[in-house]
Amino acid sequence: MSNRTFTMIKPDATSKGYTGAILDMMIKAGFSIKAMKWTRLTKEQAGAFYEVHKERPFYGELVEFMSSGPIVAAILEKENAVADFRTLIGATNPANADEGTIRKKYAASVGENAVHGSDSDENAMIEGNFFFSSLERF
Ligand code: 3AN
Repeated sequence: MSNRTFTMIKPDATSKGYTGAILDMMIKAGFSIKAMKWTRLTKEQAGAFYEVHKERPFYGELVEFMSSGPIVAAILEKENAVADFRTLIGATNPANADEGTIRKKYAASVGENAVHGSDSDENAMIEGNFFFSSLERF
């Protein structure tokens, strides 16, 4: 079990001004920031990041959305990081997300759902490496 996960605050949430409140929820839940950047994905980069979903019907929409505005990408650390962070963000569809979760508070829909959280230790490593060099994590 690794103690790191990877997150993005997605374009819907950054454009609505939720970045600070969402980061605050992460920090208050015990996650510490090991790397962070404010950036914007090109369509090609968004397509590559979500390559695993290529065959899913929503892939095109997802790539459009994720390249539509700025995001915050970050590597977070906490004991049991991947599972605890998935609990903190809540279900993919905010309609099914528990009270007190980030998606319940800030997500608009299943497509525009405010935050990403890695679903495994292996993907946390791959996704963190997609955004950050070894000189950018502390
Ligand atoms: P999660 O982000 O909770 O791990 P995944 O891995 O099933 O969910 O989906 C990846 C991303 O694809 C979601 N965060 C969401 O933005 C988008 N997505 C998932 N399901 C749908 C859907 N039915 N329609 C549109 N977008 C979707």
